[in-house]
Amino acid sequence: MRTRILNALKEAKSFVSGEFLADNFGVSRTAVWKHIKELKRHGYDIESVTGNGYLLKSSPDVVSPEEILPNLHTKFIGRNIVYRETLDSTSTLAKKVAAEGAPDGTLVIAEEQGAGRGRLSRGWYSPKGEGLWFSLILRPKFLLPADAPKCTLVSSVAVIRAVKAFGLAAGIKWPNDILHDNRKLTGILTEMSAQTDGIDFIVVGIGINVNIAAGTFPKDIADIATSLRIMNGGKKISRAEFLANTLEEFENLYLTAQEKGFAPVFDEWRKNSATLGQRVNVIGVGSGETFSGVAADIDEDGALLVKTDDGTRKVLAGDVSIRRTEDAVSI
Ligand code: BT5
Repeated sequence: MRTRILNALKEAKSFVSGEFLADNFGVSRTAVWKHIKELKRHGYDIESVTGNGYLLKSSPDVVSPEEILPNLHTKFIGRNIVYRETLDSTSTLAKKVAAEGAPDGTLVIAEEQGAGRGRLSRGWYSPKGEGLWFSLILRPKFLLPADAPKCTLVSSVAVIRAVKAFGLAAGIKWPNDILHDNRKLTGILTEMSAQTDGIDFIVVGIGINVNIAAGTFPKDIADIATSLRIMNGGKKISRAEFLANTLEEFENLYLTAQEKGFAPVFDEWRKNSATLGQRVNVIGVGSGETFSGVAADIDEDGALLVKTDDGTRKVLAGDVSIRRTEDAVSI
């Protein structure tokens, strides 16, 4: 109801009477007034004038369902939203609600994360209101557990498409980074709950630095991170619109993969890759084994194929950290 009242105010762009809203939505005028009060509490600047009704003067920069849903044209991705102002990690909550039965396509999103997670227990900087920190719950019937890493590649292509739609450019570093100027714009963390016979659910966690201003990243990532705002010459970008774009592209690509297999998605991935053709150092995380070669291609599993002097080696996500040879570091 609150979303519908808000939408009516947004569409009107002028005063809307309480009586009109009450009649239109079949509730009492007191109920309308209570919803208005609640919207004001959430940061909507609404002027109330006796005799004229309500005027929406400005909306807060938030990624609540009220702001996301009017922008979103998907069939199932993001139709169910779990929204929190603050969370430790959207992926941690997503796994919990998925285990409790949250539907396919559920979006878990927060304004800020206190303990955002990267791969291998690394952290993810997620300041309040300055990025998109979200996780999607997927319940694919057509995938086997070994296919889960492919969802990371699907997500990368979706983000790249959204970046392009906003007139900007970025490349994909295998397996899970979106880069601009060799700095990280987006990180993706794919996790899965599976039985031997199939996937129970997949949680794809995506962190996109949207409106983080230049010079404000913490020291440890100041030289390796970027944001859409920085790429956009300092101008802010609407998080709700960027999210809607990304989710729509994700759904398109995911449905394509379901109908036609992953090949078309992988082709687009290749075209946007910042890794293919580069000399890379592959660093085995558990084993510590290191080798170098040229990143030649990805195969039908989404694994990276690295050409070395001894032949081609297949590299699976999760096992390794890869660095371009010139900025190679041991971990
Ligand atoms: C990733 O890990 O890149 C996956 C990050 C996924 C974050 C999302 S946010 C929503 C969802 N909920 C979560 O809790 N997580 C997901 P990895 O490849 O391990 O990279 C982590 C490294 O990136 C860190 O060790 C830092 O060096 C760097 N880093 C941390 N925060 C960053 C940021 N905001 N921008 C750019 N780089 C960052």
